[in-house]
Amino acid sequence: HLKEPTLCSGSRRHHGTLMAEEAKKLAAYAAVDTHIQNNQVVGVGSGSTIVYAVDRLGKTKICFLSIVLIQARQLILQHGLTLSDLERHPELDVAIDGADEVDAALTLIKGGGGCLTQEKIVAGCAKHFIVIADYRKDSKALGQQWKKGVPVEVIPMAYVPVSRAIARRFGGEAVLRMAVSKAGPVVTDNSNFILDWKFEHAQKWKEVNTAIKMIPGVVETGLFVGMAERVYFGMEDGSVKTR
Ligand code: ABF
Repeated sequence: HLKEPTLCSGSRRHHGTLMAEEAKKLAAYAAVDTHIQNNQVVGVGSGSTIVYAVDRLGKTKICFLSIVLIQARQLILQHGLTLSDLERHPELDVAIDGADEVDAALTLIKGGGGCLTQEKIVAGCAKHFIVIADYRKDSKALGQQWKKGVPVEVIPMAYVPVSRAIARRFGGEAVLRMAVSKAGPVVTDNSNFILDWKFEHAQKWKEVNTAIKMIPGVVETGLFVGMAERVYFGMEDGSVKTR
């Protein structure tokens, strides 16, 4: 799942606007430089932004242990970092990851790229969970920026009843995510399906997250409520904004 972006030089601008890739890099470098020390045990997620964080870690940190998701394995090894897992290191000093949208209360939508459950487990094991993103993810309220809904990972046999239960209880619709080829549903890193819940209006995210998780067949939601400690946004003007 790890997307490999081209690493951009710090000077490339598009009509005076920092391109999203450069903004991701700015956020990632700032977060790594601020929050991660040598010899720490660090969890990393997946996506295109985290690639820059691992790049920075590989260049600046020594004797580094990293807890990784399966998707990040290759990336970690490429950068000469040490692989570990939650059996060896169930407690992480820091977890760092991207997001699809971040609201004013640091509630996140994640899982747009297909990974959410393992990422939530990793984040939940960390003393500090730091999020990195470009300016397009910065939002006042969920749904303003990310239009594809809240991903919900489900056991395959349950996707229809879960979809109906979500729509009935919370409105909107929960749509089975299909592979780009349309050949079949997207299958997650845990061999499950994903429903994208296109909600109609703002919700009490903590309560909704808990309620959705109680529906039989739901594995996890892409709502990360009360987990992120700090978010770094790379901005269009080349600055880094934190929240
Ligand atoms: C993963 O990568 C997912 O949870 C999230 O959907 C996505 C963010 O990807 P990117 O950094 O490419 O925008 O963390």
